[in-house]
Formats: sequence, C-alpha cells, structure tokens
Amino acid sequence: MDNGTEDAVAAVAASYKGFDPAAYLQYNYTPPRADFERKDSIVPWKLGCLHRALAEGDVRGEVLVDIGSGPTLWQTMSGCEVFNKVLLTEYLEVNRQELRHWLQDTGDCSLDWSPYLQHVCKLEGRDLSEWTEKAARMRRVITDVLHVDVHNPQPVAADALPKDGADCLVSSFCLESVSPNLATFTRALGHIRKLLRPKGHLLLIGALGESYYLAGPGAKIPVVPLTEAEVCTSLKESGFTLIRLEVYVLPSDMRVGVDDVTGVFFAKAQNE
Ligand code: U87
Repeated sequence: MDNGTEDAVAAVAASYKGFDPAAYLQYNYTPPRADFERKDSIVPWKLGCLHRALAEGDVRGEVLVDIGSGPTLWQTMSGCEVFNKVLLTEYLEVNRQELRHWLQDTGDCSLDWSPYLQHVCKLEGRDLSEWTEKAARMRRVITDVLHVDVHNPQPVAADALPKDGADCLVSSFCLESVSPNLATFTRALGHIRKLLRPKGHLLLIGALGESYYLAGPGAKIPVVPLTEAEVCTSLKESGFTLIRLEVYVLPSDMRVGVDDVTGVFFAKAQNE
C-alpha cells in the first residue's frame, strides 16, 4: 500500500491513545445496549448469534482465537465450551491489563461479567447458577492474552499459534474500527485469515454505517462506514466463503450518542 494509506493507518492508531477501558465498557456494555430483559438489545443479539453459530456443530477443533478483544470477555463465552484452548488478543496494553484482571480474578474489574455469563448459560439450556462453572472454565481454557496488530501481515507472534493455524477465529467490532478505508479493512481480513487453518471458521461481528465512536471522554476514533454488500465482497476477496450473514438494525433508543452506528452484522464464514 502507498504512503497515504500508511499515514491514514498511523492516524487511526494515534487516536487509540485516548482509549479508556472503564468509559468504553460503560458506553457499550451497560443498558440499554446490554439489557438482558430485552431481545432487541445489542448485546443479547450478539451473544445469540455466537451461540447459534457454535451450536450448529460444524465449528470444531482445539484452538479458538479472538482478534481485537478490547477490554471485553463476552465474545468467547460460548466458544469456551467448544474449544479447549482459547487465546485473546488485543492491541492496547490497558485493555490486555483489564482482561488479565478478570482472568486472575483479582476483583479490580471495571465491569461485572456475571449477567453475561448467566445469559449465555441460559442460551445453552443450563441453570443460571452454573455461571460460576462457566467462569471457571473460561479462566482455565483462556491461556494467554497476546498483542495483535491486524495491519501487520503477521498479526500475532508466529510461535503463539499452532503451526497449521487456529481452528476458529472470532472478531467483534475490530477491523472496521482500526481501518481508515475499505481497502485496509479487506487487507486486514486477509492478514487474520493467515492465522486460520484451511477450512477453519471465522465468526465476524461488526458495525455498519459507522464513521466514528467515542472510546472515552474526548477520544473520538474514526471508523470505515461499511455496507452489508461491502462486507460480503471483502470476505470473498480475502479468501473466505460466506456461510451466512445476519443484520441487526439499531432501534432508535440504542443510539446513545457514543457513535453513529446504524446496524450490526454477524458473518459466519469459512477459510477456503
Ligand atoms: C468489543 N472486541 O467490544 N489491530 O467487541 C488490532 C486493534 C488495533 C490494531 C486498535 C472496537 C470498539 C467498537 C471488543 C473491542 C472492539 N474495539 C483494538 C465499538 C464501536 C460500535 C460498537 C462498539 C462496541 C482496540 C460495542 C458495540 C458497538 C480495541 C479494538 C476495537 N462502535 N486491534 N491495529 N488497533 N485495536 O484497542 O480494543 O481493537 Cl455494541 Cl455498536
């Protein structure tokens, strides 16, 4: 890519210096966006997509990797039951620190994940009280929190993954939130595909029509606005076969002033 693109990538990276994990969790992971009493709230929708995609039985193997985890743990709550080894990855040290606090159970977390764990237990047909067992399983199977940069042709350290690649990748709201334009988004998809074994699955969640979000007071981060059609084309161009794409349209009361997202997509795809 040309210098202009690399400058634009660097400008997005600079905007991440203001990322505030506690504020970010407050904006996106409390009601109304995380209201477990409502089926049309964003978080229950996302958790339902991941649960269903993994319940279909075709996504199997040993190793699951979450790309661009941020300070959040919900993305692997279903996957932790299917895979025996789960790796989280994140670009910012403040977010890796937040994840480690929860994994080490030190008590100083910015968000209580127990309602999330209870909700996923319910999706799995288990008793709510089993959330503590799910938490224990997550702390056992998540073996590392690694650095990642999706703009690097080798996004995570080569020796961190199995030689043939992971069996499954999950990634939520990462690629479009770190890419200045569609070409860089597609290139990043190609980079993460290299972490996946042939025929391995990708479960990708992301924002539609978003041009910015706030990641803390005064931390405005630019986003490449995507359409459903662009997501499908980018997946194909970067070597994935699309199995299914689902779209969620934001109800007006989920537009809470922390971004201008209009919808959310969920894609289940397979490496060629
Ligand atoms: C999450 N996965 O909350 N390479 O889903 C790799 C990088 C790079 C880089 C920065 C975006 C927030 C999306 C987590 C975190 C996702 N982060 C890291 C936000 C935007 C819509 C919306 C959002 C969240 C960076 C929830 C909901 C909605 C962040 C992560 C992106 N608005 N990763 N080069 N640079 N990152 O530190 O942790 O990507 Cl409901 Cl609607």
